[in-house]
Amino acid sequence: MLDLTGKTVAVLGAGRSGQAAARLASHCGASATIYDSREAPGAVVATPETGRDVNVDFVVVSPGIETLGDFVQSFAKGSGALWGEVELAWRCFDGQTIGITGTNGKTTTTELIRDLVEATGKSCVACGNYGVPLSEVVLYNEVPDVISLELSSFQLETIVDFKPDAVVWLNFSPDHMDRYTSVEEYRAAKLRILENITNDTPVVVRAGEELPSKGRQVTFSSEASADWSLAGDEILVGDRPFLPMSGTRLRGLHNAENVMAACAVVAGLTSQVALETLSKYSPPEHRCELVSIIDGVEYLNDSKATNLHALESALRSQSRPTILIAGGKQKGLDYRPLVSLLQQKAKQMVCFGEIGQDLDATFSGVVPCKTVETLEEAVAVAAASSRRGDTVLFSPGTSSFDQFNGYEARGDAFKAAVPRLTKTL
Ligand code: UMA
Repeated sequence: MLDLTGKTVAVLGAGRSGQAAARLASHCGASATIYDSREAPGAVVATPETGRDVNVDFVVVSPGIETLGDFVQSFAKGSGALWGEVELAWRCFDGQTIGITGTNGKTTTTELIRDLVEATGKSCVACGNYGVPLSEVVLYNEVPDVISLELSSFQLETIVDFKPDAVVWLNFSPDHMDRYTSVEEYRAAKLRILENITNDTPVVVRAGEELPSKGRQVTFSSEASADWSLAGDEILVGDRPFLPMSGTRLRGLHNAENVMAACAVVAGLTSQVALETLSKYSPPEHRCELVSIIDGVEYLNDSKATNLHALESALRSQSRPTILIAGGKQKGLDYRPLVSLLQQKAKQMVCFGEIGQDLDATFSGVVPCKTVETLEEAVAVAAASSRRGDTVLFSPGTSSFDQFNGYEARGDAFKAAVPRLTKTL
């Protein structure tokens, strides 16, 4: 454990990261004070003016606070080192670190890696941006052998010596443009995950991502040729079958990539152990979640898709003829960019809710559309039009608040509607 005896630490942010970082810094012998710009339990309310008067050995910053903003910079000036919560906690961890970053799929992949590592006989905890700060994990009575550490660009902004033992770079697309001034700046923050690695650090990366040539790169892709690839339902390593995706509850090309990345980064994994483990894995609820297979028709709940981008991503990853159920609250979004993807992927669309008529008007020239009032009716219509081998994808593409209290309630309603089909058909 890091020795901070006699040191002073200012922890910025009294959220989950900050609270855990303060406990950890105290555990390491430091005198730690939490500062927050709002009233929060155990924290001193602070402004940049307060910060200018604080000179400490270490400033530890929570990921949600802008590193270059006045608040952080006022504390940093005149103080010693500036660390992110991850940097502090990692310095207190002696085990193996698998760092996962990317724009989409991080959470699922972080969980898959945890389960696969455990199946190889080592203890592993999923943490980081995943929701459990690493500072909490290093204070566990039983510290795990391995951490499956989901890393956001925010967390990577404030690393110093952090050096993962293996890296997964899933994919990259623009995000968080409210924090960064350009896409390049966002990418540069994420690329810091490679900053301290050595030539023999495994880096599992989606083919075509064009990372700086650092570490020992292993590629994966569901589309292009790569070390790990997909042929129909089968994941291949080179040209050797590794496991069938149908043996898992994960659906969609993006999930095939998450599986490839997770299997590629876990050392000593056989295909038998991987299949056994992944067949038991249930993906996070409401994200392309396989609800059931009825008469050869798969029903996927993607209620979490509350915007166009998420709907596009779910639709793009379908490899079977797809009946899309979409609709919900009117958010004033322009859905026309979806036209060509719908043409390629969807055999039918069922629209419902406040924007049902608008979607119908936009897409009925592109793909057969039916419009109904409620989600339950939409499921029944989709089921009646489906054939063995089809997928009914519920990816609403907008928020739920016209008919539900949130995407969870809406996803639950979809799941409740699906089993009833066996009785109504
Ligand atoms: N605060 C200030 N000054 C500011 C801004 C915020 O004092 O200028 C204070 C707030 O009043 C609040 C505290 O900072 O009390 C919140 O800190 P935080 O935003 O870092 O939140 P935590 O609860 O510590 O959660 C953080 C991550 N949050 C963010 O990155 C925004 C969580 O990721 C992460 O799970 C958690 O640490 C544990 O590691 C969430 C997230 O939304 C899930 N991440 C983004 C994403 O996935 O898109 C990156």
